[in-house]
Amino acid sequence: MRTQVAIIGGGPSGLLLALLLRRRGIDTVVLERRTRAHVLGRIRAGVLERGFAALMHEAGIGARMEREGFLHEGTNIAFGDEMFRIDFRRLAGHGVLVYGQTEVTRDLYEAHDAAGSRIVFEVEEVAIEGADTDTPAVAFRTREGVRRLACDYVAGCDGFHGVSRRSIPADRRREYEKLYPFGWLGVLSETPPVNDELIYANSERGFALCSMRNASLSRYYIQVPLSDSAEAWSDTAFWDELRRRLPAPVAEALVTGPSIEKSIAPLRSFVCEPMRWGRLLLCGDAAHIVPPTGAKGLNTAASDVHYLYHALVRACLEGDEEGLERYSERALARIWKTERFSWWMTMLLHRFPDQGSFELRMQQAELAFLAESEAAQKVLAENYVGLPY
Ligand code: FAS
Ligand code: PHB
Repeated sequence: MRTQVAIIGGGPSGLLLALLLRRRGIDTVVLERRTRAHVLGRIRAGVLERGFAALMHEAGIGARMEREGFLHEGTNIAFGDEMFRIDFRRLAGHGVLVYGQTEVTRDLYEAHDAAGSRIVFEVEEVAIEGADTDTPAVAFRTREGVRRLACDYVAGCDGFHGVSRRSIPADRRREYEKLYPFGWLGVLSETPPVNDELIYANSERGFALCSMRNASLSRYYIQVPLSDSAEAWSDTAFWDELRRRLPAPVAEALVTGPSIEKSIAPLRSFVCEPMRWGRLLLCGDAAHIVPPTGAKGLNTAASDVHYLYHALVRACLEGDEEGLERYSERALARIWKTERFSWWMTMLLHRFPDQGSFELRMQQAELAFLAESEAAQKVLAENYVGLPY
């Protein structure tokens, strides 16, 4: 087998990059470890920055997102019984789109079906060969046996647990990591959202988030200890705890129902530098992870795709590798800003097991200042709606 760009990973990063490249006549093959149904069964991100939406349109798959997505021009921050709104439109000039990652991935797969893309599912034993040569390749096993995909470039879009990052020699990688002492227990329920915009809550019992996927599908999260398991939480226990963490009027308005998905996600901040090793380019969660508090995970994968797409077009169509040489530096410049914002939102809104009385007062003072300062709210709004690419 041969292609111009071998893409490891059939999640949003790999699928969006492949679709954009194909529209410019660049041949790709996507190698995905799981089945399509498994990938589509994941419940993950819910908020798209304007830059991501623009990429979806550039890839020719923005119509359903515009039709079914919800434009949110603000968000709400609650602490104790207080709640205030951050006006994205007034402070940052535009809002965000609420449209689930599951739907993004569905749109991507359907577009690849229509384009006749080459996507190989259930691949095993993926190994990158010769990344630091001019003739890289990707070996992998399918039911039919061991295959070898010769290529010009390899895009490592295989997420945090993939093989790509580990294919950069350990002595050439610098990794930065912060693990948080809690996770998010998330519930999806076929209930009307408690509010028409998101609510991020810092309560004395811990963090809570009220989100949604559409007018009849709600997504809620509560901070839980890492020792917890989703199975240990009954629906009733979850709803009762969520109510305790919300301002009284919101708790009273909450419509509960059976959970159709319940899972715990650990929180971590992680960055791998560099994002290039010869002809291997890392993209998305393969290179970085953020705690979901700032809704930046999927959106930072999108800005990587934007930079890598333009760099690969120049390299494949014009033989000019300047974009690839600058890719890691350009992507990391924005990644570190989204890492900072996601870390800041997490430190502001969660209760930490070892939090002393002074740290608690600092957190409360920051929330009180945010509630009253237009300048502070403008900083949050600019970061939340998405920094420029
Ligand atoms: P992905 O991990 O989505 O995709 C990588 C793909 O590569 C997967 O399909 C995997 O099966 C495949 N793969 C792995 N190893 C392979 C191999 N060796 N060979 C071939 N294929 C391989 N972000 C937000 O903005 N908001 C959220 O609320 C949010 N919640 C999240 C909850 C969870 C539990 C997780 C894990 C992440 C969450 N994220 C959230 C972040 C998430 O949305 C990611 O940023 C997004 O999926 C990144 O997309 P990819 O880079 O494509 O990585
Ligand atoms: C979600 O809807 O899943 C969601 C929204 C905003 C976040 C995290 C998750 O910050």
